[in-house]
Amino acid sequence: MEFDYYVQLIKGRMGERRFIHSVNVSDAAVALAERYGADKEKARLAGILHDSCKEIPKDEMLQIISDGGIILDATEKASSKLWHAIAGSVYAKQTLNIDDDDIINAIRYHTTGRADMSLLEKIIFTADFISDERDYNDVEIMREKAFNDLEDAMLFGLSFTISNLADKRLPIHRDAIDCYNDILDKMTNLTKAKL
Ligand code: DGI
Ligand code: FE
Ligand code: FE
Repeated sequence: MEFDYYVQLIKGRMGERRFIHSVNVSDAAVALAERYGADKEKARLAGILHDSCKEIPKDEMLQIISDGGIILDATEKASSKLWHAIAGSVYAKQTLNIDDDDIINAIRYHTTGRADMSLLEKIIFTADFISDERDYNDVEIMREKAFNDLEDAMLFGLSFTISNLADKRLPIHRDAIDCYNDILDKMTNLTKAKL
């Protein structure tokens, strides 16, 4: 299927702001793929599709998730913000027939991250933080880190998200914590190896 087909499809599934975000994440993902030597077409596609289910009704998200045979854990049940990523991965796989597991996983884990992410997964996770329309306080720091050291950028993004959730007394998904610890562990071992 042509990329433009997916752009039009995504456009019909969300409001204008979210559509602009999707296009920007797709562009950022391509730029990161270029920087780190990942597959640009996979990055482009995963980027445009990553929030495909963000603006559908919650009961539809849950229906798609259950149709995909996925059973939500307790944190996921309690955190409806996590549903669009899981539903989006099922939608891409089952409805759009995208048969590339790396693309499907990049969509599924774009919100929480997880341990041992592939390069494509890391790129989509990070692209979501640096898309052109983002304007939170430290976005310029995040953009610089993203092109300088992908893992360092992820750690920065994760610590921002995790602190924010904790401040609001919201549940933190174990995949987000695993992702944080995994990257920290790999960075620390790398530093040790250099000594
Ligand atoms: O879909 P976007 O808005 O582009 O961004 P996203 O998919 O990263 O979703 C961000 C939302 O998800 C934000 O409100 C925080 C929430 N979130 C991210 N990680 C976790 C989380 N919510 C819970 N409860 N637990 C998490 O680990
Ligand atoms: Fe999202
Ligand atoms: Fe997003």
